[in-house]
Amino acid sequence: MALRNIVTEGDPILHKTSRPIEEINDRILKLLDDMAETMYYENRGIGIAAVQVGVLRRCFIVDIGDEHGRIDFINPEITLREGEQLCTEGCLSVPGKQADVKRPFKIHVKALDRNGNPFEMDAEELLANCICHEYDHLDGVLFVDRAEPGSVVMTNAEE
Ligand code: GNR
Ligand code: NI
Repeated sequence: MALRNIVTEGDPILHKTSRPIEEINDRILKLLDDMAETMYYENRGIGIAAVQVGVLRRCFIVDIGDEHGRIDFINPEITLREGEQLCTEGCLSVPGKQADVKRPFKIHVKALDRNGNPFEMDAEELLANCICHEYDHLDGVLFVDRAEPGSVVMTNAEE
């Protein structure tokens, strides 16, 4: 495994659409493991998408620290969105900023796992929040693009 550089706001790649993964080969598995290492290292993020390490492929990882642990999503589709929650979000690619974003309270998501097996799950609250945030990355959308007007705040000064 290896740490990868996190792409930050201002790099146009973050606004591009990621392409589906056609074959889960060793390169993709290494990508996922490197993403996980980078996520856990970089201030313990709770999710990371491939585009954040500069790879325009439709996969992400989440780990909100609950009983699921790390979950890898390949070619995910959110098939149901229910209710609403107001979430305070940050992003590894937007260091030093926080904002409020309206998200569905509950979602249903389908994806492939790292063995290529399809799985589906319901998610609520923080897990739904995190999956929606990562899913947006696959379509080139950052949380600041969806922020409630006036809610963007600077946190600590980071360079
Ligand atoms: O670490 C992260 N924290 C976070 C907090 C609230 C909502 C979403 C997130 S995801 C973010 C890591 C990240 O940038 N993933 O793309
Ligand atoms: Ni993010």
